[in-house]
Amino acid sequence: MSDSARCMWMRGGTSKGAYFLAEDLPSDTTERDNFLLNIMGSPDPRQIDGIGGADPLTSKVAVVKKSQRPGVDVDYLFLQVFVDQATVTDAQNCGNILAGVGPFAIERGLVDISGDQTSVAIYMENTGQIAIEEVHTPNGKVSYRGDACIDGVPGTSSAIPVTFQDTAGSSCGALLPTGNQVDIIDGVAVTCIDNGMPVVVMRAEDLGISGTESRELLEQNEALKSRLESIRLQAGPMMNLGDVTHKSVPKMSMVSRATQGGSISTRTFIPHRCHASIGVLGAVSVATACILPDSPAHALADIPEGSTKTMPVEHPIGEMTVILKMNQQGDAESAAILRTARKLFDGEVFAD
Ligand code: NQM
Repeated sequence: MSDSARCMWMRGGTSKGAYFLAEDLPSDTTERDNFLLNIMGSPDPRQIDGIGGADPLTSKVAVVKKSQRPGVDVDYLFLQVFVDQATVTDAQNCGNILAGVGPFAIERGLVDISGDQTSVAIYMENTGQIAIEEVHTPNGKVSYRGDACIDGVPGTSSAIPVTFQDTAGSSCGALLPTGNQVDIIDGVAVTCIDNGMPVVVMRAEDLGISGTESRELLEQNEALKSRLESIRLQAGPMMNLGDVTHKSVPKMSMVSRATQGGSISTRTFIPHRCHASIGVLGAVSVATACILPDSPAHALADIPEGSTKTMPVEHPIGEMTVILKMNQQGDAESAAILRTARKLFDGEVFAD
């Protein structure tokens, strides 16, 4: 195993992770994954012997390299390092860790600064799609300071607007991989959807909760967790994801009416821990489900008129606003969200 690697530790949106240049990691996948498990301290629920934060949201990795694709600056591979299993998976993307990829690419010299704002086009290798980020770069360097605020992160930072295009069917091959807006699994009406992240969307009340519970309370609800896992294991093959026993997708989002003036309220399992807020692409998929007339989410959602729909998706600690642009057929064509990121540490990380 490699002894050490150059690594930047960053907050990306409401997650935290280790950012590497691809050239700084072993090229052999098994060797790379063993190295990542070792430095994160997995498998161990406390990740005490590593830099992971004992939570799936803080046990994440971005691998970045200069892109050979026309019109694209960098390629980004997301890896989820499981906390209590010896598993590293590329089976999902992550829009929160993505927020740090633009600044990281500039800091490592992969992208030239082009003024006070630098646009970075990022190819997301996990799903084969492109995201565009605007990074604040005054005085010839990345500035993380600013007045943008996102729920789930104290204080303010510089805004990083992120736009996604053509995210439908990112991992499942189709926006609605089962071919239906609604399916019934274990007697529960679900929308199996993938607009950037595979998500099973259900009504909270159908799972016996109100949808206003805290993350902590939901994580103690063993009966709820086993119902969700049963639905998830059946939804996986229906969504073209195969056996999902050891995968971190699909995510399980229970929706209810918004209580803070947003479009919809969510409680999301990712898939075994409850998300402290909601994932970026997870929120895009939920917002997209709300627009489908037969989805169980539709009747609960407050959907704005017009072809540009600004939809605050509420979650346990606030909301994430998704801006969906619709085409003439009434399908979501692009999505935009606002994130922030912060460089926390740059140096060398050691394996034992
Ligand atoms: O859905 C957590 C996160 C995520 C994923 C997860 C994410 C996304 O909040 O784009 O950001 O759902 O595993 O980092």
